Amino acid sequence: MLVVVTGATSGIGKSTAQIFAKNGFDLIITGRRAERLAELKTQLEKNHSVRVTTLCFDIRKLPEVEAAFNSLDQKQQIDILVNNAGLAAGLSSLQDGNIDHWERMIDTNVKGLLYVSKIVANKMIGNKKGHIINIGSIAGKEVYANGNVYCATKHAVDALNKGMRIDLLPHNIKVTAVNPGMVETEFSVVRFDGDEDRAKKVYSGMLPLKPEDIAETIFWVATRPAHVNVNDIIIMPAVQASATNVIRKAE
Ligand code: NDP
Ligand code: 8X3
Repeated sequence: MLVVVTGATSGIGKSTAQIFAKNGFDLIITGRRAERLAELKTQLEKNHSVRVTTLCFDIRKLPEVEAAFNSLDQKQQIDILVNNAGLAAGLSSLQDGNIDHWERMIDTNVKGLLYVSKIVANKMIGNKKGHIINIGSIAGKEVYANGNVYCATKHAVDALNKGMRIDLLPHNIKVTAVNPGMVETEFSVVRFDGDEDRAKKVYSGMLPLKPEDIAETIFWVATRPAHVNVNDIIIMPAVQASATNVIRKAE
């Protein structure tokens, strides 16, 4: 079995690659940071009997995405695609929004996911089977103050998840969304342009999910029996009830 994980250089994607490798799945891991991809490939191939292929590309750039997938052995069958690469940039009201942030989020979370999905879905159609697992967010289920464009991109992922499931149904391709609440990864550091102190405050006084918690969920949905599809999961820390309802201890 061969699994593609986009955004495997960090956080949820890295943990997802690790759990699939631990269970004997071959992998194609993607991201922009070539050194991290090479390091993860070495680590996974050393510790598990799996083959790992790295594809280094910026998911926002269609020619790079196409060239990366064209470089693969075209006879290789892709069984599972985990559409994980994504980001939030900034946390501002719409009126104060940074247009570069908006474009980064829309180009990565929506257009990038579409570029990869079209290529891989067509390969899966040829193989008459497959499973696409989209990483959405609680931000795709509700909207919170200053989350405007990030929430819009994850609402788009929610809609695409449902649309793909319908379009790919005749081709024996399962489609699932896993929608996390707060997970401590590089997400908030990226959101706040590298401001680690501000990122830390997001999780102060509460126990967030770990990337492994989401990876285990992704692995579980990917390993249900052939006749079972999990359509949609929302998973949050026990101390979180919605995007903004979080119990925190005073520090
Ligand atoms: P991280 O920042 O730790 O990881 C993000 C991954 O996405 C990295 O591997 C990064 O790789 C990749 N990525 C980002 N931009 C691009 C790009 N332009 N081209 C290629 N790859 C890219 O964050 P998380 O692990 O937390 O995020 C993973 C997913 O989970 C995202 O879709 C996020 O929206 C979602 N999510 C996260 C939550 C959280 O609280 N952490 C909650 C809900 C959803 P590189 O930089 O090497 O390109
Ligand atoms: C990440 C979770 O609440 O920061 O998708 O939007 S949140």
